[in-house]
Amino acid sequence: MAEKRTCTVILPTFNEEENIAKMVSSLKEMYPDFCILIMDDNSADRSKELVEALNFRDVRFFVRAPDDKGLTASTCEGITIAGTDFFVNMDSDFQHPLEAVGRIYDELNKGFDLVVGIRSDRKALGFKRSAGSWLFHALASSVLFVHGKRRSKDIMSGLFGGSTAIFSDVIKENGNKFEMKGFKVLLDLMKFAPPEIRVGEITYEFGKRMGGESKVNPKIVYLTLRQCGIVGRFFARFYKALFS
Ligand SMILES: Nc1nc2c(ncn2[C@@H]2O[C@H](COP(=O)(O)OP(=O)(O)OP(=O)(O)O)[C@@H](O)[C@H]2O)c(=O)[nH]1
Ligand SMILES: [Mg+2]
Repeated sequence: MAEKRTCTVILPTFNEEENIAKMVSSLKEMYPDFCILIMDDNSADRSKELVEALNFRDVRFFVRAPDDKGLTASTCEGITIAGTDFFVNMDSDFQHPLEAVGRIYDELNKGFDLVVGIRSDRKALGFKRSAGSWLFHALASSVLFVHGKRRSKDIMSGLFGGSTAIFSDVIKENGNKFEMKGFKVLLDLMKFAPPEIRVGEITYEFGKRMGGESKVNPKIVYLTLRQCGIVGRFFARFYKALFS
């Protein structure tokens, strides 16, 4: 029988005390063999004590360097320290369904190097964010096409899993070109991944944040535009002028 491949669920968090302990205990109940790695950017709330009080095996609450705050930076550091065969990255506010983690793991076991969670229903985003997300996707897709890289139907997704070895190398060699304070880590990983990687997908329904507050702000929109090639950087300059 083939050996079971190990997996770490990476949870980037910032001030998620209303969600994080529930996320961790629900994930542990569903996936007792998986490791959980919380990449916390010095939350000012009770996130750390609530998770530590659970006292689960293979759950690590990692407090990041204060001068390196950023969602993309947190996921990247999580991938490089995960130490398992696979990783799955997801938000800590229940917008990504927990059952999707197991489906991503199953696809990775079939031999895909990257498995992207595709949002099949974006109602939770509302009209404005949905339209914005579509526009960003079109720009990002054209950037990947021009660079001869693999694409996906949802390049802006925050739910994805991959081979830890492949993506640790991508980050080690190209992390200095990533938009580390941005939110769209998948786009940077795909931009710099080897062109021959095998990309799989699963679909899921994107939910509403369960508790706490969104961390999205105009700066994140600006940083996402900057990730989208020459056209994106052109619009980013106008966007910055409008919002600063
Ligand atoms: N480590 C770390 N995590 C962050 C940071 N900003 C946001 N996060 C986490 O990243 C995930 C996504 O952030 P959200 O604010 O939910 O962004 P979103 O899902 O695009 O926006 P909403 O739909 O409004 O919730 C959540 O788990 C946050 O706690 C950050 O600077 N550092
Ligand atoms: Mg969210």
